[in-house]
Amino acid sequence: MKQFNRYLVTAALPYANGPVHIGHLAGCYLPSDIYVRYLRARKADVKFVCGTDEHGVPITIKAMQENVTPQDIVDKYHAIIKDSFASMGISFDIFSRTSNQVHHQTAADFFKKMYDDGLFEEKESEQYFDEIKQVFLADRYIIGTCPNCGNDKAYGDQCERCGTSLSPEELINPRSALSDAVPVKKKTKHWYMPLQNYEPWLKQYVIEDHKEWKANVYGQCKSWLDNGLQSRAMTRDSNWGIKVPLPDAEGKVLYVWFDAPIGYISATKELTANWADYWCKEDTRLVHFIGKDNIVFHCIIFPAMLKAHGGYIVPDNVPANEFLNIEGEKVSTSRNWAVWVHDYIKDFPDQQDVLRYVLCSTAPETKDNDFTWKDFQDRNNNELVANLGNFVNRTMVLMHKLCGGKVPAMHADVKNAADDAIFTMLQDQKMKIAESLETFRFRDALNEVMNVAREGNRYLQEKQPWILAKTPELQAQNQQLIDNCLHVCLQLTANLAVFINPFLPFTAQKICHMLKVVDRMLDWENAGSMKLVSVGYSLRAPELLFKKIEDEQVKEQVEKLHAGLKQSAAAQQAAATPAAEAPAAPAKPEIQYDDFAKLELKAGTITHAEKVAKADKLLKLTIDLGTEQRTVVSGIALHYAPEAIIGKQVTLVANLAPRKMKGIESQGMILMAEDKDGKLVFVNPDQAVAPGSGVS
Ligand code: B3M
Ligand code: ZN
Repeated sequence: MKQFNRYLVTAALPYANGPVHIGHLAGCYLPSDIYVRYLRARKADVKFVCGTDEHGVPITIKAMQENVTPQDIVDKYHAIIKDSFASMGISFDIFSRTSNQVHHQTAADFFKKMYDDGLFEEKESEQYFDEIKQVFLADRYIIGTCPNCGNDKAYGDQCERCGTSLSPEELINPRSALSDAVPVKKKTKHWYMPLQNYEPWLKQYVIEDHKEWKANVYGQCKSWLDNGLQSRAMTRDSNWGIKVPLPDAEGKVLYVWFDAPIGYISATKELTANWADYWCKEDTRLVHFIGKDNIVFHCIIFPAMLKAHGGYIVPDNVPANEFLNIEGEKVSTSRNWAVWVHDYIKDFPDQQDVLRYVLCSTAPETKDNDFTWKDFQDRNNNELVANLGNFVNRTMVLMHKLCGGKVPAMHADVKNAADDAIFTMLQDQKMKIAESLETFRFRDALNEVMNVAREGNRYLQEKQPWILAKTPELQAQNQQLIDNCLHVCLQLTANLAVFINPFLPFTAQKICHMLKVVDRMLDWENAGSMKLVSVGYSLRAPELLFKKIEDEQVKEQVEKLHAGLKQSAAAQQAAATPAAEAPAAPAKPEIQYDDFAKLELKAGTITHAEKVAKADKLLKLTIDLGTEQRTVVSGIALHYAPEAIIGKQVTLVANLAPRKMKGIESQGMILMAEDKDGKLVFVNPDQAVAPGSGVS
């Protein structure tokens, strides 16, 4: 194992085009914060950087929707996002922005150095252009009718009604979202990074040297690398972004995914004069916390950029989480199906730790997971209130009642095995928690912390000091036993503060306040000690750490979620802006048998599958129909690895007119169903049938 002497931890830079929701928190901000708080408690040299991503199409689209300038958008949302994180206790050392001067300079210099070293290919290509607005159009800016479902507000990269991934060529009746003009093709020059040149190095770096990465991350990277990399344009035609620092590059900016990760470097520069220690020294551990949709950029493209530029270290780990759904449905910011952090804070002031607890204990660490308000209530009431809160409260109340509000002594002559067992348990838990945290298994770590509280409750229940003190006479007789029990419980309470601190920092502070100890007690080295509170020390009155969440509150939140959805659908219908997401597909009109009979459906078997170049979502399939082989291009690449579906039986619409997608003629369409997590699954006969069998 490599020895690291300092850490640089980053959390993905959120686009400044909207507020953050709890899915963002669960995905990367909470886990990164827990990790950093733990490292700080271990006295590690660590910097935690983040900021808003203020360039790229998402920002300009939002500006268009709200009819304001991109600058207005980023100013507004930077402030909101920053505030949301701060109120949830996400403890960045800096929360910067990519519109800062330092960043513009850093990113431009980075590009220039690569350019001077001859690392870009200059290529001309034809791209859509709006002659009225005199600008090139990103695919998202072209709207038209979806060839698949007839939605007349499909985007040039995707139809959001039926989910088909599209290219602008496929749209019927394409128009510019900016001016409604019919886009024309025009030549444009861009600078490409030949990623294929870094393939051997990337294979060594990821596939050989980082087998310890989380399975979801490693698997995605391996599949990208196995499928082969291509040159990728690192510049765009736009007037919003970082200007390409070359002569004759008028109207060209850096591609947002080129500039954004450099934002981590710029933010570190802004934070400390010693920034180079964190970026250039091999004994620094660079860790990127992200969501799963950012994996390729952080594990392949950015490392290739760092390597190409030279002089920088590369990420040692990229613990990406999967997605958090809400009440069984995918989060959708445009449909307003989300729990917004700023709303949560308003509705549950001073209950940040409840959300932190729930999001950590249900974090989508290995697969997509679901957040429900009922589960939120249950976890609060049954775990935080009934376990952790209950133990600390009982300890404090009993200590005030039976030990005069002071930390009682430990009397060696009446000490027994149960008292010693608590000490051993703390040592064991300390190791388990540390190990889980160091390997990014935050759910497990938190569960082990809660086990400490469970042990505390069990111990207290076994000792029953309230029985020992049932009458004044009994109490006088048993005072030493009572003292020992509460002495142990108080040390345990202090230990709980140390353990819970990375996860629930507000709660840790409350415990410190009650115990009248300073922050220093929360240092990790103190975990496992039975000497954290001193004998004879008088403590504050107990205050409840958590309060019950009532059914009424849960009901309100669920209603609010649904109301938000309705409101946004209504607003979108009213505005009908081109960039607004289409509402869910309405039920289709009734058809006659003759309409159905026109379809020729056949069962076939997939005999070959491969990725389609330059199309993240497409697979090229060969389907065996017994008497013939069909080539079918299908938008399932994000759901299935090519090798995983060989031999699968599918249902094919066999008489669909052929259609070219990415230059490949697709001869039919396979039927897929979408499950509640948005995953596509095959619609096939429930027992294997001979290829070519008719389906009716
Ligand atoms: N802004 C994408 C996102 O918010 C992008 C991350 C940049 S990290 C360098 O999901
Ligand atoms: Zn469609």
